[in-house]
Amino acid sequence: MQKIGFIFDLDGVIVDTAKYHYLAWKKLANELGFEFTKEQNEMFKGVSRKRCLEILLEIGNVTASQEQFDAWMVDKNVDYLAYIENMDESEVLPDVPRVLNFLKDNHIPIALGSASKNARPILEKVKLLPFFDSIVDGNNVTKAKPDPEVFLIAAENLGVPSNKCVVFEDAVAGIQAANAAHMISIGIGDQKVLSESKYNFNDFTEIDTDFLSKLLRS
Ligand code: B16
Ligand code: MG
Repeated sequence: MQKIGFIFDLDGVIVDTAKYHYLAWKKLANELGFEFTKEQNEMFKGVSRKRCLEILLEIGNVTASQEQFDAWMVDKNVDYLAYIENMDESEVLPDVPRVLNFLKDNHIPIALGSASKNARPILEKVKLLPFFDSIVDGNNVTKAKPDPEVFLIAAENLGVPSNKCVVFEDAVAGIQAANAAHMISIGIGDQKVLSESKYNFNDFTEIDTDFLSKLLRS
C-alpha cells in the first residue's frame, strides 16, 4: 500500500483563532477611524497578514506609505500575540485530538499547512506540537493560498506524493490550494461556502473512524 499523508490547516481547523485575528484587525481599523465587521473578517480566513492589511485599508479607504504599512503589520501582530497569550489546550476544536491520535496510532505522517507566521507558538500553547512531523507555515512560503506551495512543501517534507495527501481546510483559498496540488480536500465548515472541497464536514465530531479508515485504504 502506498503511503498516505495528512495535512492540517491551523486557524479554523485546529483552533478558532479567527476571533483573535478579528479583534486585532478591528482595533487597528478603529484606531484608523473606521469600522471592521465580523462579516468582513470572513474574507481574511486563510489570507496572509500582508494581504489582510491591504484589504483592510481598501475597506477604510486609507492610503499608506510602505513604512506606515509595515508599522501597522507589526502593530496588528503585537495585538494579536497579546490576544493569544493565554491560549491553552481548552481552545483546541472538538475531536481534533481524537483524529490526530487515530492517525498517530496508524503511523500516518502528519503536517501543518498554514498561512500563519505564528503557527508554531500556537501549537506549543495548545500542546499539539508533538503530533506534527512537519510544520509548513507563513515563514516557509513565498506564495499564499490558493497557490498550492504550502501543501506541496508539506507533502515533500512528509515524503508522500501529492495525490496521496489529505488536506483539512476551512478557507475557500485553502481548498483551492489543495485541489491545485491534486490532494484530497476536506472542507471543515459550511458546505455552501466550501463547495469546491471533495468532502465536507461541519467539524471533526462528524468525522468517524470508518471514514478515516477508508481514506487510509484509498
Ligand atoms: P499571521 P491558516 C491564516 O491561518 C488565517 O486564517 C488568516 O486569517 C491569517 O491572516 C493568516 O493565517 C496569517 O496569520 O498573521 O498569524 O501570520 O488558516 O492558514 O492557518
Ligand atoms: Mg484556516
